[in-house]
Amino acid sequence: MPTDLDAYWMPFTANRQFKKAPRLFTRAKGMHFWTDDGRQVLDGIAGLWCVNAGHGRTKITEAIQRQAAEMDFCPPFQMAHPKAFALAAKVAEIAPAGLNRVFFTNSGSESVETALKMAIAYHRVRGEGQRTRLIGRERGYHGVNFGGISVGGIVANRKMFGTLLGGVDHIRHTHDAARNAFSVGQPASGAEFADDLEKVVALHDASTIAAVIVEPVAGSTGVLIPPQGYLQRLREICDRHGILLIFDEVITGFGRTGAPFAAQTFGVTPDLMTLAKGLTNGAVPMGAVLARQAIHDTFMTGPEHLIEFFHGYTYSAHPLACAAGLATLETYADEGLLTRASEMGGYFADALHSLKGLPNVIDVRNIGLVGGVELAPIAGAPTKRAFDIFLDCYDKGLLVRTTGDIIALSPPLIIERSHIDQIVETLAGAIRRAA
Ligand code: PXG
Ligand code: PLP
Repeated sequence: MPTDLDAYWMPFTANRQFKKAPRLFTRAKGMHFWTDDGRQVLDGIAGLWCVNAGHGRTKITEAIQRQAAEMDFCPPFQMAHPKAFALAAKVAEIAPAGLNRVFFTNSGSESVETALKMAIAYHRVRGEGQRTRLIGRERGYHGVNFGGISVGGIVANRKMFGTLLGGVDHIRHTHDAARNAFSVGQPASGAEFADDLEKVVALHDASTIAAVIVEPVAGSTGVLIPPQGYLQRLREICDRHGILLIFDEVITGFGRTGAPFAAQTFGVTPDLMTLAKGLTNGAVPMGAVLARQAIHDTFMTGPEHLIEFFHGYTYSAHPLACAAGLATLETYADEGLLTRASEMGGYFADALHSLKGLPNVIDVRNIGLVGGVELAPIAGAPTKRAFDIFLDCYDKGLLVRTTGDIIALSPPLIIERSHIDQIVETLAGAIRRAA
């Protein structure tokens, strides 16, 4: 245990509570973490929705070690290294058809800022510079930078930070407990929530709107599964009005929903896609934006010595991240992990939905290997019931994630049935004790 806990200001953490009773991990392998006092904890959330191939994968670790020794850094502006091209090509290979141009960032938040800027700049390069509005959705999470919180729909992430970006509007979220509670997989009702986009178009006129950004499955705000037909309808409305559709697949990317990307699971292809997390199995920070080739090509005009897109990060396509990404994609391919959630999803769904009927469980939602269990809040103390369950599970050797009074699960895709059993048994016990 470190002796001085004061200097580290922890992100998205109840700092004072944490520092009174710190929870420290010092080792991780496969499906597990180990605490500083040697306890084994089953990882029910793939780290933070990112360690899709499980922890400590030798191929990935060794690729990072080799790269660090060979070349630590390469400037990404006006220079490059071979692994950046190799990784971009590999990502394009598994992406939905047409999304074959890859811009690297270092996080999901940076991917979102990049995609929003790309959308606005794209319209401008095409001679429609008045298309600047960005449309997000209630309960959307798109990282924590100014663009992302502006299109995002989480009040706590927005209200402290001033006026945010101008020219942003939101459509409603798709969660409809009254009609869809305890849906297995995609809820049957709610495709019409997409028609909100028509209302926004009617209000602002399509000629002012650059893009709409949504998570195909909203992760951070509690695993909100898109109703059947909803994403298709959003796509149609975007097409009708020349609006770019951005899928934020930072969580859903790399196998979480049963196909490499949620776009494939749901059969809807966006114009831009944001990625991060599973791209390197969480081992080195990295994100990416995938663009339709036509969007990329629109920028490739004018004198060839000029920069086409004034955007990039010091650590874009970092050599260690590219090495980790290549080894990660090989691991996913070798072990069939990008479709494993479709094989395990049925067992996972049955296990999770067995929690229906326990005290205070008001909804269970799932798709692929992601699930949400929603609890009735304690009167006057919202979030406390779920947080107590989180602490109880941790005590009993299971790591889950909470958001509001929702427990989220997104285990590594290498999960076996016995782990699913352990997750659900531990969670059930904690839910009963929290009643
Ligand atoms: N978009 C989506 C859809 C995300 O889920 C980001 C963007 C931002 O990525 P970075 O790498 O900048 O964190 C995310 C990240 C949670 C939780 O509440 C979820 C995320 C991050 C931290 C916590 O479980 N998702
Ligand atoms: N701030 C200053 C003063 C910088 O010089 C730079 C990059 O050169 C940045 C911020 C942006 O850093 P990054 O490229 O790592 O996002």
